[in-house]
Amino acid sequence: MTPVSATGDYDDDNIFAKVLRGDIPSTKIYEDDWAYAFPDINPQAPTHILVIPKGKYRSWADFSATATDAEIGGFIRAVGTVARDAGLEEPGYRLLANAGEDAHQMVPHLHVHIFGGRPMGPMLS
Ligand code: D5M
Repeated sequence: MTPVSATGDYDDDNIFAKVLRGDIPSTKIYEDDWAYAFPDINPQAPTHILVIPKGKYRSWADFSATATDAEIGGFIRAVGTVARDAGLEEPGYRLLANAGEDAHQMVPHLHVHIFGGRPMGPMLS
């Protein structure tokens, strides 16, 4: 796979669209009207969870520009709830949302990574 653009039309066949439809199996960690959370298939930390919006957004770019306030609020609240429910608030966790090719976004459906369970070290490599 190669990194994808943060902008452009939404691809209904992307992996996370298939996860939302149940076409690809995933283990549900959390779900509400706005968001769905499941474990990352390639964990980079003892806890590595992906949270995705239910709406069709490629990345933070179109989500921040075109999602409704209710979608944005619901999604952000869901991310916090997932981290809290996972017991990560102390000693802490990291959130990451890759947007576009330079950020190495691989799946063209907005996703926030939640990393926890170990010290993360300084930001960015
Ligand atoms: O991260 C994309 C992430 O998506 C990467 O950490 C692997 C993960 N991934 C890919 N397919 C699956 C499935 N089917 N289940 C769970 N996790 C998956 P990015 O920020 O786009 O580089």
